[in-house]
Amino acid sequence: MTLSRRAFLKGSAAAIALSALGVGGPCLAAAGKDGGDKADKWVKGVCRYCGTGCGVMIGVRDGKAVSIKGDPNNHNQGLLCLKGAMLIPVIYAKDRILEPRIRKNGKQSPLEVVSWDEALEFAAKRFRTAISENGPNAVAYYGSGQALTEESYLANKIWKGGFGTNNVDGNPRLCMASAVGGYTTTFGKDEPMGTYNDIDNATCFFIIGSNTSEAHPVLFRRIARRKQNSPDVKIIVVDPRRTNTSRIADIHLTFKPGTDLALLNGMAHIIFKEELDDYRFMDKQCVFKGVKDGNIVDCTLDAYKAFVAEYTPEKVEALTGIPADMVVKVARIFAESSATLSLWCMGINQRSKGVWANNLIHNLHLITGHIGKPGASPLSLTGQPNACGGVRDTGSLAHLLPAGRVVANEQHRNEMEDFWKIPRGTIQPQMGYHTVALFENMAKGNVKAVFIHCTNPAHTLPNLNKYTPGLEKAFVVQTECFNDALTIQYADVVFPAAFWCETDGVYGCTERRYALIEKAVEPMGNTRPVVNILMDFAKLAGVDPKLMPYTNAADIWDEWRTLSKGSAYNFYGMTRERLQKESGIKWPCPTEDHPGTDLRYVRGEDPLVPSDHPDKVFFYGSPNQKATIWLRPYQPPFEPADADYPFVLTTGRVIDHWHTATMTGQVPELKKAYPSAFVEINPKDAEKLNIKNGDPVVLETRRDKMVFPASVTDTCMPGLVFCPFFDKNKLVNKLFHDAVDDISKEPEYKICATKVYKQA
Ligand code: MGD
Ligand code: MGD
Ligand code: SF4
Repeated sequence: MTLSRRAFLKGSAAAIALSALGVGGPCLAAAGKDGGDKADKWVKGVCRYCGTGCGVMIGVRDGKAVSIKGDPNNHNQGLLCLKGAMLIPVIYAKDRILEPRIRKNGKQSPLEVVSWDEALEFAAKRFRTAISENGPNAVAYYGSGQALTEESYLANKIWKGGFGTNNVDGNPRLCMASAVGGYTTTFGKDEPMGTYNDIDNATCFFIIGSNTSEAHPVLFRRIARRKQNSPDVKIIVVDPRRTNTSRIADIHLTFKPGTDLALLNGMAHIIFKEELDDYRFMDKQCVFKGVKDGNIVDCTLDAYKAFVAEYTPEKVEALTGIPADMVVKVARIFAESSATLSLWCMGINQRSKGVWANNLIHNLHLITGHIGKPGASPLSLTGQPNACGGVRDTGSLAHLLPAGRVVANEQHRNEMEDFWKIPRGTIQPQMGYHTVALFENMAKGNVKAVFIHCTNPAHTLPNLNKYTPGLEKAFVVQTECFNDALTIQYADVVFPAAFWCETDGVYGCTERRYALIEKAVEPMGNTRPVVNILMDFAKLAGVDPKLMPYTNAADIWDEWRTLSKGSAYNFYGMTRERLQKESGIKWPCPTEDHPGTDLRYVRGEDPLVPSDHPDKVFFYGSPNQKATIWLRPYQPPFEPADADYPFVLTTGRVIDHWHTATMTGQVPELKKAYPSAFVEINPKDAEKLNIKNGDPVVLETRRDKMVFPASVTDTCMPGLVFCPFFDKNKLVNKLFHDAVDDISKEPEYKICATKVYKQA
């Protein structure tokens, strides 16, 4: 792959399109430009990185991957962003881990290369001992929204059905848990009703807490193209930072971080006040609920109207800093457009009231009827490439079971026990440890052994000084591909995993689209597909082999596909053969001849809505078959700025790095773009603090302090500073608190109070 970042930026047709809009950030390649002539076959797959889920074609020559291009038949229509276009060198990076390694004499001893047999037995023995001495809850699995669906489904079955513990969680807890909580509490079941096709039909975009241009670049390009083709389309961006995303906005609302709840309730108030609501839709499709004295109580439309009436534009202005007239204006645009599409991501989810914020976005769609129509939808953008398909849908979290079931429900447990052919009563009725509780209990000695797969918690957990002791104390088994991952420092066993297109499996992205990554090349060195590692390990650790009657990942897929039959997640029609032929299919897809579903919950579109149902929209996911409009009051963030710590620190992504940069850091072109972390600070604040570009700046929070070079820019409003979290030499997560949303248990990575000063 010879494409340079510079050439890519220069040649990209989309970059040109975007620059016409004044947007320089994302850069995209048209299909087939990069070395396609070198390949003698092309293998279909999905990009390894973000939840956009772009289809790729991997060019192979003499058994080696040599090139990559966008799949013209997938939703991305042949486009890729720079990270995706530079995936090939990641496979062949010098930093790849190619042999199993163990620490024979505890954490202080070095990792030594051993045979697979020795590594597997070493790991399994510690799990056997932990379980026999302390019971099944002494072991845990910590997984990833980047793992293949077959891996997550299998691990969930091994731990919950085999070991008999619900200690199964993963990084989607840090990411999408609040979106899951939002969809589930409002609609009864997880996952959105809309798809990317809505982008081409929306006449108003309400983008809140999403830096789409850097985090979902190919989708951003689609939004920008919609705006370019139809200039009347309105784009509202709600983000306290002036990101590239906000540069295509008609209205960009900057505001006090963590105050969105007030804005969203205030918009609802204006919608009722000005009679912009859709009464008939609400009357037929919705119920109203609130919480009183800790109990959920039924409410009425009138009670809801009275509740939001307290959020006058003036009150919203006082809480958020958004001018009152702008609150009125965005409410009108949202309600009066012919089709409003909301898009959100971590600015909403990573919040101590993340589920509530999700509920309030859904409320706006329900009260205006902007739902279930082309272009009108609340579409949560998922972050990781397989958080939806692999973890949310397979129920691989501590409180869930596959296909929308929950561990707390006896009937759901029994259904899974029967399907897995294990005795009734095997699956525990209590949820396991969610992420931060898991690492806390590792530190306390309650969880003795953990299997970590495809995630790097030593870098990405919040309040790291509090949670790394868990990794020091527990026996840590880790699957990894790259030596650069910090968690390896704590691992007792490292299983070298086959990477991405070295094995096959399914990814499921934001829009309920499942697509197959086909095996393009043999695994490097002594690496193995993780489904094989999991099965070999589990059998040695004492799990009944009958639970794993598979010869390959396709067998696991077939079991999972069969399990989905009859559920609200029905994708039984997606055979492996179909996924090989087609570039992704969106569920529900109950039969092999079903084309997949664009508009979920809509009669005539969604095969799970009876064709003779009296209403066009039917929310069949919840027991009462209605959507819930929630009364959720404004609550401030957990740790707002105060007199002692007067700035707000927020964290997030940059376009060229993926999370902890273990992969993007292998590509010199990407690394050069962002070699290390920095702190963005507004010029007015910089002037007051006598800080110039590049000066060493101390961020001091209640947990720790750290020095970053200053990037003086108006991206941040005064009073706000931003740090990316990709740099393992500047672990900004040490500065963060670990407050979590009380429903979703997702940490509030977006807001903490900090002091800011120039290093003496
Ligand atoms: P972030 O940078 O985390 O990205 O995608 P995004 O959520 O779009 O933060 C989004 C925005 O939230 C920021 O611009 C921030 O200013 C804003 N924000 C902060 N506080 C608030 C607030 O109080 N209210 C509102 N409304 N906004 C606020 C994340 C997504 O990206 C995820 S989850 C993953 S897992 C993927 N990771 C990833 C990556 O690591 N690198 C790249 N390049 N792309 C990625 N895509 C995915
Ligand atoms: P990654 O770098 O994606 O970060 O956090 P992590 O999941 O911890 O870790 C993936 C790991 O898997 C890497 O070590 C990589 O080398 C390894 N890997 C890559 N490919 C493979 C493979 O094929 N097999 C195996 N076995 N391993 C592989 C992400 C997490 O970070 C997320 S999702 C969110 S949304 C949070 N966001 C966030 C934030 O916004 N701000 C701050 N400050 N912290 C955050 N932490 C969270
Ligand atoms: Fe990959 Fe996301 Fe870029 Fe698409 S937008 S190429 S999925 S990183």
